[in-house]
Amino acid sequence: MTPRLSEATLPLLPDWVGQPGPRPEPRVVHLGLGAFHRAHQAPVFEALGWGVTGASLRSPAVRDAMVPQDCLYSLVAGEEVRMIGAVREVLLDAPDLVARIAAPATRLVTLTITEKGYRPGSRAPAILAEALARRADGITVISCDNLPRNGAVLREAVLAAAGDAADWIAAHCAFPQTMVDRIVPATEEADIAALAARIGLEDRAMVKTEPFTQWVIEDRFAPGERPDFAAAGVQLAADIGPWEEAKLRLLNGAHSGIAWLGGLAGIAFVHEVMALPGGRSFVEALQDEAETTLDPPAGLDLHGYRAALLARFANPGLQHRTVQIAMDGSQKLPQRLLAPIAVRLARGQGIEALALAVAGWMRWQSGRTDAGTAFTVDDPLAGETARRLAGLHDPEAQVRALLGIETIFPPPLAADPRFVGALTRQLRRLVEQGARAVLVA
Ligand code: CS2
Repeated sequence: MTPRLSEATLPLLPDWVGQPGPRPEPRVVHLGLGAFHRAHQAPVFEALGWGVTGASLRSPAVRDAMVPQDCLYSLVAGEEVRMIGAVREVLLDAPDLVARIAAPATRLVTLTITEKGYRPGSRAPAILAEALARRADGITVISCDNLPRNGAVLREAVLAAAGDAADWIAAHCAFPQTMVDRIVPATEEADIAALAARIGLEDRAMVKTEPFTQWVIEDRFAPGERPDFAAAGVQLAADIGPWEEAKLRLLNGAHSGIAWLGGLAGIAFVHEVMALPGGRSFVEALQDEAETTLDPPAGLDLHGYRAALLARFANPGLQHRTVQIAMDGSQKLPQRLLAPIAVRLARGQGIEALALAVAGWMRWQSGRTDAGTAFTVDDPLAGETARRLAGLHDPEAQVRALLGIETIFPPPLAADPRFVGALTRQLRRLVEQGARAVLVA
């Protein structure tokens, strides 16, 4: 039997595998210890010598994967494999998490709780409010989710949950905005088996990712000790907005379009969509439309950025599943696709490629691929979209039914006949021809 990765088995690793650094004491508390944190922020904290306490309140799966291996795991990026030792413990209970955030040794809190983690009444902001209120000094809290104004959104949610402590938190804690970027496909059993064959150890907490990684943080921290982020390649900037918009619209917007159209066509992986002529030209057309809505930050060459994105999407080594990206579409549409659509309509510009992506989301709500295979729509609003679509067969009626969801579609946009017209055209095309015909064309 293959031995399990742990402190004790590290000496068994082949020489070409990177060993972890000295195991640092936790100074960061991270909420949402999923693959994205393990592949993106944790390697930065490893480089900086800042240990991480990770919290996973929704399921014990991460704890069960990590704790038996002393919280060590492999970061598999392209051909390179290295061990990360920054994560020191995994918490499952809210009271433990509150106590850890409140502890004086904690100097930083980071979060990856996905877009839906910021919906009104969500748990993470309430936990943060309770914990920050117990602190003797202020602290910095960094939202690392793909939301516009993520820091400000989190701050507002925490203050709303904080009651009497809101003024103190507002005055002493900082919630900088960030842009995070690294493509991290979900780990599958086959990845664990393939890694075991390469390194001779079983690692149930491994993450696979691409060589590329980027983290831009707004330079606004609470007083006191902070990590030397710049030393680990993190960019600090005065204004994150333009970075975030460029990433959300060119990367994530294209990703979502690839996911829904590819998923409907029965195509498993992002790189397979990119290998189809129509798939690639759809992505390019969508980016052409999105690009004109941006105000690129100084230092971002959009031409090079877009070329790099196409190459990243086309990477066959990543095996990034379209269904993974397709999930939670109701939480992703506004910032990724509706925002650039609104800008273009206001300028009288066309929106066909962006509308095709939104129509892909609409078609996805039917829970059936082109071939009629049923799947579960994984989305907090899946019940609502199913109710609204029940009994409707005509694309125009379906478009109107879904446009009535005001938490997704701002009413002025939903009422714009150019928007309704483009969506209806594109949804009809998907219904009549199938997504595969669009991607192959
Ligand atoms: C993807 C992102 O699943 C999704 O919605 O678009 O997770 C994407 O891979 C990352 O934002 C890349 O940085």
